Amino acid sequence: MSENKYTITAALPYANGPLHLGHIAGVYLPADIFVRFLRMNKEEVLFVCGSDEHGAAITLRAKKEGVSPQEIVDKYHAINQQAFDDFDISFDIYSRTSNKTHHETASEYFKKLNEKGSFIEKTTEQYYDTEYNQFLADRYITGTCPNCGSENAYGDQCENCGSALSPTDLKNPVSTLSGKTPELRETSHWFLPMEKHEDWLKEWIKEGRLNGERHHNPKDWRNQVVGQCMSWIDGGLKPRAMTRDLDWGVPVPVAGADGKVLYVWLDAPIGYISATKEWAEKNGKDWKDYWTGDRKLVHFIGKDNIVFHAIIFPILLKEHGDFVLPYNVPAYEFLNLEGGKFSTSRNWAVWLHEFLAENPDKVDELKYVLTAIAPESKDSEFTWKEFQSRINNELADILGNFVNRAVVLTHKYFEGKVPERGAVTAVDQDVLEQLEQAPEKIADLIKRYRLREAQAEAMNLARLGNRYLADTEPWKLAKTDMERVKTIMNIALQITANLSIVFAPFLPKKSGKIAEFLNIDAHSWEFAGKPDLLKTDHQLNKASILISKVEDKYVDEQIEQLKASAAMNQSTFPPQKETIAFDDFMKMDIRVGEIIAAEKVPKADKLLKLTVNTGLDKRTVVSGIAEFFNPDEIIGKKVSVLLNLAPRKIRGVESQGMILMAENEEGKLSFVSPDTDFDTGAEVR
Ligand code: B3M
Ligand code: ZN
Repeated sequence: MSENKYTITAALPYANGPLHLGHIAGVYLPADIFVRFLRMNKEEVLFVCGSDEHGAAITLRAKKEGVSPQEIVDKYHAINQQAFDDFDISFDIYSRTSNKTHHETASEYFKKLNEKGSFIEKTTEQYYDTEYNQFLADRYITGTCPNCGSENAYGDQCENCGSALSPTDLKNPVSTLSGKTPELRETSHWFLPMEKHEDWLKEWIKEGRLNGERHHNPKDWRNQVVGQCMSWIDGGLKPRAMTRDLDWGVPVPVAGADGKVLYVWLDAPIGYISATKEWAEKNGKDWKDYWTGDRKLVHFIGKDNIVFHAIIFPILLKEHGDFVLPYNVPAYEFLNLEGGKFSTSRNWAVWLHEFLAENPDKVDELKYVLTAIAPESKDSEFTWKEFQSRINNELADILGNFVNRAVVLTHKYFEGKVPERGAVTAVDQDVLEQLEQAPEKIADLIKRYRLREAQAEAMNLARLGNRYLADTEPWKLAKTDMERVKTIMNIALQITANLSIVFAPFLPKKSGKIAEFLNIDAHSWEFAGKPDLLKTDHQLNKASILISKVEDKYVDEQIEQLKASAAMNQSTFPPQKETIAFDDFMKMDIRVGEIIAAEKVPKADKLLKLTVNTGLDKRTVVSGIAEFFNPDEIIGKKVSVLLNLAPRKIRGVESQGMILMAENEEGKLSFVSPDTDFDTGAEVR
């Protein structure tokens, strides 16, 4: 029976875009390595994740693409679920928070806490966008962070310093919808009085004690996690709204709360619980076993999620009363890319699904590189050059080369049968001792979430094997002392068998290949370090290439492609519209016109009322150009006018046509005018 029982969660990625390598290196890959290691040690583990499908990130993307939030989440939930699957991330379940089970779970959770008085209902002033008629929270509002001065802080969080914020904390707030300064309006919400929880939180985080008893060893937590939490607690926690004025999310299950939904950072972590429920139902288990009792709950996250997983969700878990609190919250720093930050909006990213489509056979190679450069204690950098050098100089030249020599030489001298080990020399003994010690070193590092160093220790075992063959040169001894060659090759093969075990959490596919070459089943961790995993005369299979090298050409192409897609994406111009027939275009009657009068439209700061000589007549056209042009500066301007547009009333003025304008990346407008003095009435086609 396993000693420990774990529930491991990985932060639910927002289903508003694809996954890039930064997401993978800093959350999902380390979580998967840790889970695979626990499973190899026969610990009882549940590994849950899923798509985070509510919140402003989703609805803003939907607005931008002119589709519904459900269409956005359906698209990216599928892309990301497939990418995780193709990248061999071994979740027990990958769920989603827009599903029924989650809505029910989150709704019941809120109701329970509300009924026990965990929240305080308050009416406060919140920012409101009068143009979009919407309250602004979270990513609907940005401004200057009061703590670090970053100018891109969101209404609920500053990603630069990690601070939890409220919209009214922001300096110079701007609506991300209209780009304007919002006004304050009253609205009521349910607040979590976080300040009431400071004392027990301090004891729990700083001393690892809960209700006076030992909960975890605070030394097992990353310094930056404890440090960040303590600085927030010492700075004084503030009440935080747990509901929002939005129409996309889990509706607030209280009468009279129409138009309000649960705050996404209340609902999303509960997604770990609802995913557990779904999994348990499919597997005939009691989901409560995975969230109560002596269960060890571990949240793998990025550093911008610390406050939500180490302060807010623990408060909600403790308030609920039935559930365990996190045993650890290994938060990762950020991975950067080729000298810049990963950025979805600037398309400065290597998308996981695109890499896998192009390199389906390089899953473990990418895993190896991302773990080798993982941002465990500080931000780190992915470069294609390092991608190539780690794969070529370490994976291929050390691990691949050693495994290949051990198997090929055994086929060459002993028909592929494991030779008997004879008398060992001092060198042999030293190698066998290092072999015996390696797994414990690796295991200890993994248990402390130091996976970079753990993988490096596994690679050191391959180095040991490589050096052992290079030093003993069995290919020379074969002419004179075959008994010695037998002992050397036996030891080399024992090292190879151990490599298939210690690399299993990191490179599951490659360790499986090594086991296949050796014609053995995958071993659990308890066998690691043993010098006799392969019995004398055991028949090996033939070896094939374990790691293929990365060519310079591939690296150059990737760097070019990255720069090109970023440059292309620099322009934020909308993509080309759907194709139309020539006849469709010919229906439009566009002429050269002249503006002969212009005035502002009362109470409409964007509009000008123009009188235009079209060459056929003089007509009124209302145009949204007031922010860019003064009426008197455009009199006499030759312009392009769409004449046969159905008339429409705009702010009480009948407009008979449209002035064609060009809009650049900053949203500035320019007339589309003939470049020589054309007469009015001239046709544009
Ligand atoms: N969706 C990830 C992010 O902040 C967020 C994690 C939720 S885990 C409950 O990008
Ligand atoms: Zn900040």
